[in-house]
Amino acid sequence: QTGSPRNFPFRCLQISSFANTTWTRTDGLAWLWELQTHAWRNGSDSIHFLKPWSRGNFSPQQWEDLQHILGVYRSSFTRDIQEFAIMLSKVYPFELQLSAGCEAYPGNASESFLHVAFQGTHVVSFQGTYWEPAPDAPLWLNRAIEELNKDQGTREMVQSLLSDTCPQLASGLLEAGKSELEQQVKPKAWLSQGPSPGSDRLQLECHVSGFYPKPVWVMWMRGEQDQPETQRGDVLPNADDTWYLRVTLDVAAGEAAGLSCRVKHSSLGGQDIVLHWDGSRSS
Ligand code: EL7
Repeated sequence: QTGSPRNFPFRCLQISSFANTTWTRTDGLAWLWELQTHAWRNGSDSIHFLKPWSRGNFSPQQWEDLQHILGVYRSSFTRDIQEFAIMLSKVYPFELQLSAGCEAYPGNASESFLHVAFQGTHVVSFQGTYWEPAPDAPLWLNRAIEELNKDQGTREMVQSLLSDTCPQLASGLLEAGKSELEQQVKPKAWLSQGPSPGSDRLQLECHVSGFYPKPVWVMWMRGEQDQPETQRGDVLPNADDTWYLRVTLDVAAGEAAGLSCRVKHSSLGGQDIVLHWDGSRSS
């Protein structure tokens, strides 16, 4: 670990599903780096704190005010989108996703963003003081953006949420949650045999679980030699804010002996985990 200052982005995500002209739902979640801090469920008036430090340095009154703003916003947003859908002849069902947040940099600098995706594709961003189409956004969006930009009150609120509220919340969360964000949790690793990929072939599985933070290096080795045929799965979340990874190697049954799985992770301080394949288990 270097002692240099690290940046931890704070991200708020909104997922809105519009099933038909009458059924919609909107959920929100907030993340500081790899940790989910808040949940804002459809139909709930309050923002749920998922960590003991989720309040950051906001006062109860500041949370009340923010919840109120978001409550008004959620119903206005739903109504706006339903009106746009009529005006622009959009076909149901469709999904809108918002990603908004900020990241504080050394000094007092911070950078904020707000992007909107329609059916999974980025279409609109808030830039400075205006809504703007994404590069290559479909032309029909221009009418919606023109309408959105007429609402100076909303533009001022979005601007102040992005440039003041967000960095204040993020820096308070960072201070309160720093020890949990910067913790190091060691992986456990174990080997197993996967489904046979063919006659006289074995699939060796190396499971690595329970580690934090996310970056990890896992390879099948023969002695000091990396096995380039190693197949790495996706790093998947466990329910307790740690991660899981499975790494496999297909080999001829006779060549499994002498193979080992090596795990490097920041929590291990250079003491890699090395597990040797036990040739006697090969069936
Ligand atoms: O003059 C926060 C934005 C966004 C807050 O048009 C507040 N258009 C938990 C995690 C939470 C995660 C949530 C992240 C969300 C971050 C904006 C301002 C507001 O509510 N404005 C609405 C009400 O405006 C009226 O009242 C205001 C005072 O309350 C002012 O006086 C204002 C007055 O007009 C206003 O109705 C807004 C609501 C929607 C704004 C918005 O988000 C983006 C929409 C993108 C459109 C995509 C285009 C499109 C259309 C159709 C189909 C596909 C795509 C911690």
